[in-house]
Amino acid sequence: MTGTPTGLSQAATSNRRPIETARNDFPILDQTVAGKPLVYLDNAATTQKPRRVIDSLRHYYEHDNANVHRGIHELSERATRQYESARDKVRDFINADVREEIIFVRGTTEAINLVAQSYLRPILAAGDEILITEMEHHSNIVPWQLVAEQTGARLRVAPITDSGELLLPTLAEMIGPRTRLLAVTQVSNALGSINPVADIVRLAHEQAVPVLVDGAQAVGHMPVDVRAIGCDFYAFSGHKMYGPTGIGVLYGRRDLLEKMPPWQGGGEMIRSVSFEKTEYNVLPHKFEAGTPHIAGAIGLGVAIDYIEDLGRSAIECHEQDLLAYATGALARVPGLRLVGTAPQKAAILSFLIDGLHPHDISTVLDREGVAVRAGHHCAMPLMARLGIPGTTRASLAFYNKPAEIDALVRGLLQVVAFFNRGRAGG
Ligand code: C6P
Repeated sequence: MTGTPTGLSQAATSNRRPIETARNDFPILDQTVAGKPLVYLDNAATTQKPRRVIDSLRHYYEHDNANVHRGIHELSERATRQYESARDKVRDFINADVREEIIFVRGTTEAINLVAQSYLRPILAAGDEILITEMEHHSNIVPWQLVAEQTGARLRVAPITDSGELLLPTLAEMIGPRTRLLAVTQVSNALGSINPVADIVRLAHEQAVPVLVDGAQAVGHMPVDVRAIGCDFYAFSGHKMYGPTGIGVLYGRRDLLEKMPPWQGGGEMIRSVSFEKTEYNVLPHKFEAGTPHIAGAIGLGVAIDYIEDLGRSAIECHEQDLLAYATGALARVPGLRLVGTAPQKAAILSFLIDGLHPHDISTVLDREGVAVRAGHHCAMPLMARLGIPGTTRASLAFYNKPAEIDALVRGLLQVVAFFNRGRAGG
């Protein structure tokens, strides 16, 4: 059953740092689980961290730890310099216009809630519409439902095909005079479908509707340029792009952010406070109340350096090769059906196996050292649309190897054999 993908794309092989050796940068991958080498295929849930990122956190706490923007002492200045330099790295990384457009938040979820409450809530009236799609993660559904409940607005949902592609003409028809925002994921966490977000933004902007793009599953796996996409807001999490947990980014167009009221009140987001009146700080600090996750932001900056050293196009090409290999390999498992077969796909493979429950599959795989996710993947409405309770999901990163896909397939063949034996035995 084994074999390696042949003809790895040029971009994947001609890079300064060969991607194949980058796996050694991830200490956690070098361990056994249940006596077998760990095969980590749950990268859509969170990616692992390279040594450089781990070392940067340790270095920060051992040498530079202090609060930012406050103390006039050496450590505070160092911490502030590194924190703000991470913001510049994020700006470059997604090609935002200015650093003021980069707001540090806890992650994608917090970024979307911020937009829902600070941008949308003040402008929503009863009967207004928020447009999303059937393939959204709960983080790109529930914040809009909350603000709809608070204002009497309505959530509308653009349909997808059975293979997991957005129906663009229908989406275009659903953008109307009452639409106040369109929120769409760039890559589906449950299906892997890649949405043509630049085209979607163009359609929405033709009707003066702003767009938020959920970039959680995109930003660590492909080049992302918010100005080329043209979106008004872009949200992502550090932990899904080889950075720490608890840190993420909201990108927002400066003119919109300037008009938005603060979301949370506290230190850092003010210029002056009296009991009568508070003046708010300038961007981006207006949206960063309280002591931020300083180490997290610094670690995110280092994750960006790490990704840039490998090259995002090279990462994308390599993961596409792995996806092609895995798609072919999974076809050898009897009764397996892929869920999500859009032509433009990221390296996420959701599947069902006849007669087997996803949780049983993942439990047996875990005993083989193979880590996958099972269930609804925080996309219950998508599962309902597809008429299934959930799937088993293998999600890949550039450090995965074809041999690990082989281990997954071997594990699945064992699962099938095990349950068939059970059935035959009555
Ligand atoms: N998806 C998964 O296993 P946070 O938790 O804020 O970092 O990210 C939320 C989120 C938002 N949008 C998309 C498309 C996502 O995939 C996620 C997180 C993980 O698929 C955990 S549920």
